[in-house]
Amino acid sequence: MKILPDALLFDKGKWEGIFSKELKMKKLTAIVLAVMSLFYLVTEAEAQLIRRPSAPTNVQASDGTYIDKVEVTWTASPGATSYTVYRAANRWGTKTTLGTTSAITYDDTTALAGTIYYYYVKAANANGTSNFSVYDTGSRGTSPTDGIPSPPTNVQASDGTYIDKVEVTWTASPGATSYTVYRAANRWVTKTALGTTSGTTYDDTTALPVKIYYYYVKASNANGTSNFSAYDAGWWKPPKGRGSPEFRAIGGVSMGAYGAMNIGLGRPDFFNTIASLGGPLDMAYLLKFIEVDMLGDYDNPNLYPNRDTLIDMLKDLTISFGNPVYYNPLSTYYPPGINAQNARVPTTLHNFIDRLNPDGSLPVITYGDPGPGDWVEVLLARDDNANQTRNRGEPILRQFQEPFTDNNLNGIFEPGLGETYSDTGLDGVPNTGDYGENDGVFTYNPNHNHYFAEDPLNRVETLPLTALQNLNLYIDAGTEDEFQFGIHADNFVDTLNGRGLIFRVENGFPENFPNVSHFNEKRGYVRYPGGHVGVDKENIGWSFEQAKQGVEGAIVVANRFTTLFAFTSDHFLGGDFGTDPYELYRYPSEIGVATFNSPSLNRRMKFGIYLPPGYSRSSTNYYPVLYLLLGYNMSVEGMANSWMKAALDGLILAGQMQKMIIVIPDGLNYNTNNGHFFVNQIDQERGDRFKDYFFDLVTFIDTSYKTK
Ligand SMILES: [Ca+2]
Ligand SMILES: [Ca+2]
Ligand SMILES: [Ca+2]
Ligand SMILES: [Ca+2]
Repeated sequence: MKILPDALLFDKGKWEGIFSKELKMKKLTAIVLAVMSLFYLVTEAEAQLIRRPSAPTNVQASDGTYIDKVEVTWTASPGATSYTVYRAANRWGTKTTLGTTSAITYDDTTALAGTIYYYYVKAANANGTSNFSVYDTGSRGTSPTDGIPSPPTNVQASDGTYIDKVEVTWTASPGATSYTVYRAANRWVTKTALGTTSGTTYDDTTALPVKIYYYYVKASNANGTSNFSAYDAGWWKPPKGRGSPEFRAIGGVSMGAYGAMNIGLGRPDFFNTIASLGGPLDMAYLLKFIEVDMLGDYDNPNLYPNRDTLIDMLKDLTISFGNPVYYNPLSTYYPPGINAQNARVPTTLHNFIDRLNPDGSLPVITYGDPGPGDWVEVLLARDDNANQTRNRGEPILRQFQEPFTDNNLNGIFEPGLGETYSDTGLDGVPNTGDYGENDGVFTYNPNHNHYFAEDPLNRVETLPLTALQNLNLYIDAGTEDEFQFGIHADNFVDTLNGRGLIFRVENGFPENFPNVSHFNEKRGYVRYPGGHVGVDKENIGWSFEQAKQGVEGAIVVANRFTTLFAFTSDHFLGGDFGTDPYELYRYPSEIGVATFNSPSLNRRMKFGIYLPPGYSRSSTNYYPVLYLLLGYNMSVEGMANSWMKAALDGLILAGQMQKMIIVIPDGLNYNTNNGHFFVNQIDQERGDRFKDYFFDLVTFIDTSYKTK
C-alpha cells in the first residue's frame, strides 16, 4: 500500500540534485543526532522504569532545640522527587503521615511540647516509593531556655601570631545567629563585651601589646543568649625590629650566590648590600654549560661534581625553571612523548626526529643513570644498539634552540656579530614542521623564558641606574671553577662596567686568613685561584678551624667567608664593634636552628640564626641583618653550628666585623630534599614558592628580632 505521495518517495538522482554537499553534511549530522537522542531517551527511560529511590539517610530530628516545632532533616536520595515524613509514638507504634515535601527538611509544628517522637522519611518518584528510613527521635522544647543556642566551643585566641591584633575564633553553635566576644584581664574579673558578629572570627585591635587577656564568646538567636564559652588566653606583640634596607644584606654561596644576587637585584628596596660567592649569575651561560659541557660531553664529566650530581641539579633546575633541553607543551618537566607513566620504566620512542636522528630511524629511550632504576626522567638518549639501555657513547638529544653558529661561544645568538642560524625548528631538521620551523625568526626553547625571568645578568642590564648605583656589591669566583662561574662573574662585572659602574678587582684575596680583607669601595670582585673548592656539603665553621691549622683548601674557604662578612659589615653605616670576655660570658652569642610558619607555603619551615654577643643585654639594642643563602644541598644545620658561632664570635672579638644578626634560610625543597634555587618554582607538583617563603622569613625576622 502506498502511504506516501510519489513526490516524497526516495529518488536518488533527484535528491542528489537538490542537496549541495554542505546540505548533505547537515542532513547526515541531523540523522546522527536524532539517532543519538533517541538512544539517550530510551536508556534514560529504561533506567527510570526499573529504579525507585532508595530510603533517605541521615535523618535528624531536633531535640528540644525549638520551642515551636521539631525540625526534621535528611540527606537527599538520588532520583527522588518528593519525601513524606512520618511520626510514631514509639518504635512499634503506627507511623502517621505528617506531610510531603520536595525539600530535605520538614517542620513538625503539631508535636506536643516535651513529648519524644520517632520520625521516619520515605523518598518517592514516578517509579515508586522507597522503604522507611532509619528513625530518629525528636522533641519540641518545653522551657523558655529551650531554643537558646549552646555556648560556642573551641574558642581560640591567637598567641603572639599577629603584630597588631588578637584574633579570636570559635566553632559555630547550631541555631545561633550572632556571637558576642568578651575580654577579661584575668579569669576572675569582669568580662567586657568587645563586639558582636554573625561570623565565627573576631579581631580584637584594642588589646594592649604583650599583655595576656582571657577571651569568652556567647551565642545568641531570637530565643535568647547562651552562657559564656570556655575561655582561651590570647596576646599580640608589636614588631621588634625596624628592618630598613640600609641595614639589610643578602649574601650566599654557589646556588645561594645566585639566590642572593637574583633576589637582591629584584628587590633593591629591600637590600642595599649583596654578596655573591661563586654562583651562576648569567643564565644564558648556565644553559650553554648544560648544553655543551654537561650534555655534549656526557661520557667525560668533570671529577667534581660527578654526573650523578649534575643530573640531580638538572632535575632541580627543571623543577625550578622548566626543562631547558626540550620543549613539551604538555609538561615543563618531561621531554616530549614522556609522562609520569612511562618516565620511570624502559620506554622507546620511535620516529623521534632530532639533528642527531634526522630520519627518525634510531630508537630514542628513557634511561637510568648511573644505573638502571635511577631514572633521569628529564633527558632522552639515542639507543644505537636498540638494547633499551643507554651505553657509553650513545648521545643525549639536545633541543635547546635552532642550530646556530656561536662564534664567541657564549651561548647567545648574536646576528649583529655575524652569527647565523637555520630556521629548522628546535629539532634542527628541515621540513618536519616542528616548533619554530620556517617562522622567519631564531627560535629557542620557550622554557628558557623562565630562566631569563630570574637572571641576575638580565637584572643588571635592565635595573634603573640610580638603583644600581646605590647598591654595595661584592662577588668572588674561582678561576678554575668547574661550573665556569668565573666566566659568569666576568660577564656580570663587564655588564656593570658597561653601565659605568666600576668594580675594584683583585686577583686573589688582599689578605689571607686569619687576616681579613676589607673593601672601602661600593663594588668589589675577587678572582681567586682555584676551583669550586670546599663549600659543597662541607661544614664552613669547621673550615675555619682547619684554616687555623694551615690546611690550604680551608684557608680559601675561610678567606671567602671572612671577606663576605667584612664587606657586609663595612657597608652597614655605624655599628657596634667589639666585645669583651665579660659580655661573651654573661650575654653570649647564640646560634641554632629555629622554625616559623610560612604563610606562602602554609607549613612550618626551618632557618638558622646567629644572635651576636650582647644581643640579650638590653631591649633597645638593634642590629643589622645578613641573610646568608646556602649552596646546593648544604644544610642549615651544617652552617648554624658551634664551629660557625666560634668563627663569628672571633671576628667580632677581633673588631673585624660589627655585631649583626645572621639568618640562614632553608635551601632545600621538601618535596625532593634537593636545592630549590630560592625561586617560586615553575613545577607546582614537585616544587613550591620558595622566593615567597624567603620574604615570609624576612617579615618574621623583622617582627621577632631586634633588627635595625
Ligand atoms: Ca643502547
Ligand atoms: Ca654568541
Ligand atoms: Ca624541523
Ligand atoms: Ca624559527
